[in-house]
Amino acid sequence: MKIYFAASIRGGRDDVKIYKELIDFLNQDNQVLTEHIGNGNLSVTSQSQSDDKYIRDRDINWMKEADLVVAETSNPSLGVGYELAYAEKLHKPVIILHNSTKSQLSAMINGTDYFKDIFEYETVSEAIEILKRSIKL
Ligand code: 6IA
Repeated sequence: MKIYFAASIRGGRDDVKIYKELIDFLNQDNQVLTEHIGNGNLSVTSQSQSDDKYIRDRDINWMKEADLVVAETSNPSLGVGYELAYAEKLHKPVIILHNSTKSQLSAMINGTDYFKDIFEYETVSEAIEILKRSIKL
């Protein structure tokens, strides 16, 4: 299965190690199309608008290709919010992982009926157990 993993980039990279552990787990039996999200050296500095257009269009094409979207939402991110709305527009299955000890999930996500699989977790092991149950690897 092809998985589009979404998580904060310019929203803040404090949780990048968590993203990497989740991506490594998902990659065991699937193909994560966006594994760069777990790269601790990913440059987040401002670029030209044409570079950003390239990134945005490439990401949307990957999402079109994906069978599932997994979003880690604990670090609020405009890009992840946009991607979740786009996943809804494309009718992609979506799993949302959120740690409420870090932030409160936006009402615009929590209040969207389409997002039925919103899961609370605190440790990475809990998040992985949730993914195992939801994806039935
Ligand atoms: O607003 P944010 O930057 O936090 O948005 C993060 C989300 O948007 C992620 O889920 C990504 O899928 C997407 N996204 C944002 N920036 C990039 C990006 N820049 N590369 C890929 N996807 C991105 C990388 C910079 C480059 C020089 C390596």
